[in-house]
Amino acid sequence: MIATAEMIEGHRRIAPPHGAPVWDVDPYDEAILCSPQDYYSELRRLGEVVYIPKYSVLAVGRYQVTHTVFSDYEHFVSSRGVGLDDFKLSRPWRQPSIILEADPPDHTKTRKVMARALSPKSVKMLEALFVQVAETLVDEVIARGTIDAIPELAERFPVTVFPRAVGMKDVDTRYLVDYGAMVFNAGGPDNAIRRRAMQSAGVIVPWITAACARNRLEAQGLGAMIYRAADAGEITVEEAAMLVRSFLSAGVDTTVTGIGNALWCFSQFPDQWEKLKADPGLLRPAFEEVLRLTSPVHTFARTANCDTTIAGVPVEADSKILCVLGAANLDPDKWPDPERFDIERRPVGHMAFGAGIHGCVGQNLARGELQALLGMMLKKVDRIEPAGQAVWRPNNGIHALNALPLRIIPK
Ligand code: OVV
Repeated sequence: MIATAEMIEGHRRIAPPHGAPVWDVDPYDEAILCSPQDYYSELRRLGEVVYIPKYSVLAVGRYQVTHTVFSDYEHFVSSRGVGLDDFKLSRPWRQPSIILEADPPDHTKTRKVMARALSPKSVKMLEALFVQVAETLVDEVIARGTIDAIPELAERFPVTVFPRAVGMKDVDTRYLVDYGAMVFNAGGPDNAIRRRAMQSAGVIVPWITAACARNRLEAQGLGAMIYRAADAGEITVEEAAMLVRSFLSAGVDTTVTGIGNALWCFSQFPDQWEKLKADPGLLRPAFEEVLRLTSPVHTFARTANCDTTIAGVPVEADSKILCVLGAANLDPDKWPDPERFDIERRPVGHMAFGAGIHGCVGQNLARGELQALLGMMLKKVDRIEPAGQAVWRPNNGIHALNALPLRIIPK
């Protein structure tokens, strides 16, 4: 590990760029992570690109510029890590992902294999499983009446359906959830949140690696589809194992958060639940609006690979740029009345799934899970009411709830 005066939080210290406002803020402060709206609006207000001395990084949060930087894979690369650590200068906490943390042409090959496994046709085949598990879970929570929706629905649904979809023989739901927390917290600084998430890395990382081996996967499933690409000579067997690891990295915490945040939205805005009950056809646009309003992945970084500019501001090579997706998704210049949850908004172009060549490859599956679970609740549940205080959970990469007490009132 390189640790010199020129380094800070795993990347090279940069000079404040000419023309960029300097903002003395800690974006990874626990209070901001739990309640980021004021941070988002101040970031957008200050300018197109802001310098944050605490971590010597740049940050973008206005919609247009965030979209531009995030899509420009030639100047702003992913292969040097999508968190604060610059993989060129400091050792990554795990072997880098060969899709998330890769650039073309390497990325092109792995992306193609993953996109096929996660195609709409492939997701369609999982629908029956999703609906069956949704029915069981929704019946259970109705019987209980009052629940904490985070463990009892938001976590339980993906940890039940996702390992089955992948075809995992070894399932430890705690390890799957905790690994997701590790992956997303790792993108932030070496703070208390990251250190806590990393505590169990010594046990969980080898467990995850082992669970991705071909002989630990069923012959049917998304995992097997990846290994068939190895049989066809598109990728190596080692690469197949790494892509299965990407399923486990990106597929659990994100969907847990999407579902939890959706339930939060409907409990906070009961008129929108009424509207959805009256027109279940709004389910898909409603989920997009949940994603826009709550941005489950709030921040991903990029690294400037050469001297370049952002909105006319000079950006030196090696700069880390925080792309604050949560801020872009609430930009009033893009979204009128952005804090309003409006399931009829149809927020085309929201950045919750990213944008460009790295845009979420699993988004069809994520939508399929939500469709099945919320669709089942629409059939069986009359009202979703708060039964206590919702509590957000600080995470360096994800904006998720820790607790969501709800009363589930059946039809
Ligand atoms: C989109 C995403 C998030 C986290 C991990 C990965 C991907 C991965 O490929 O490991």
